[in-house]
Order: sequence, then structure tokens, then C-alpha cells
Amino acid sequence: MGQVFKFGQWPIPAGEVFLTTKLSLGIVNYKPIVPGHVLVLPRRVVPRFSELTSDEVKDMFLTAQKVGAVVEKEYKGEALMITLQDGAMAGQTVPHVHVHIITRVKGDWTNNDEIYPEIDKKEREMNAELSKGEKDKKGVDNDERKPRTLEEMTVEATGLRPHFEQFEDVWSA
Ligand code: AMW
Repeated sequence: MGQVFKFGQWPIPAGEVFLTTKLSLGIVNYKPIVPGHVLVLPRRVVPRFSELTSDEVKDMFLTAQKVGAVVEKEYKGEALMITLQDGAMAGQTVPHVHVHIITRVKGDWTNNDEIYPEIDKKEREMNAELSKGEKDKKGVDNDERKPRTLEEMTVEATGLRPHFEQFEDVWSA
């Protein structure tokens, strides 16, 4: 469990990682907007989508496809929202390309467009927490949504991990 990955400037302990491929990671979310809101990102810290290589784009989206199938089933969803906010003006708060995989269940949002303000709200929350100096880690959003503990995130990641073939076993030993 010693290995630490990066999400933008934030260290991501291996315990929060549920999937490794050669070029991408699947990580649980510090402030999910719903259960089954996870992230897929390139291992390389690159802010903008246009900066990814073809291999990274391919790997990240193939990974997102696999992750979507698993989380939809595991969180008993009926649909997914798969989104990428590319650049600060588009709502990106962590300058590291990432795909949101959001599990949708019946009755969650009547209006699908409300999901975007919800993502933004969470992100503003986290930034507010960081600026208040209340958080020693992370770079999420900011509202009433409570950040999760490393223990909670590790439990979720540990449950998801066996559903995927892993590029390397960074969790043992
Ligand atoms: W973006 O608005 O940059 O498209 O989304 C950032 C997402 O990353 C949010 O869903 C937020 O909850 C999540 N997040 C931010 N920092 C971390 C972190 N350190 N670990 C896990 N998730 C994070």
C-alpha cells in the first residue's frame, strides 16, 4: 500500500485506486455526488484532453467503458453519465484530465441538466475547505457534501478492485 499516485497536485494513496492499467487509473471519489460516482484518469498528470497521446485517450476511454459497466451493475444503476470537463471554464477544478463515471438510478435527478451544477457545487466545496485549511489533502469541490475518510474510500475501492484485471498489483505487500 506504499505507492502514491497523483491526481493533479493531490497525492492519491493506492488504497483509493481500484483499477490500474498501463496508462490509466480508476479511483474512488473524495466527494461523490451519488454512490457509484468514480473517476478514470491518465496516470500522467496532464491538464487538458488535447495533451493526451492517442494511446492515453484510447486506454482512458476503454477503461471508462469497463468501469461504467461494473459500477452500473454494482450500484444497481440503470444508466450512466460519462463526462469530462476539459478546462477551468468548463468546470474542471483539478488540472488533470479525468472522466467522471456517474451511476444513475431511477428518481435521482428529474432534470438531467441538474447534474452539472451538482458536480460544480461539490468542487466548490472542496476548494473552500482547502482554502480554509481544513483539509490536509485532496482537491475536490465545495458544499454541504461531507468529504469521505480514507477508510471509507479504501473500503469502496477494495470492493471494486476484484472486478477488474489489474495491470500491476500495487495493493499487496
Ligand atoms: W472536475 O470538476 O475537476 O471535472 O472534478 C473533480 C472531481 O474529483 C470531483 O468529483 C471531486 O469530488 C473529485 N476529487 C477531487 N480531488 C480528489 C481526490 N484527491 N481524490 C478523489 N477525488 C477527488
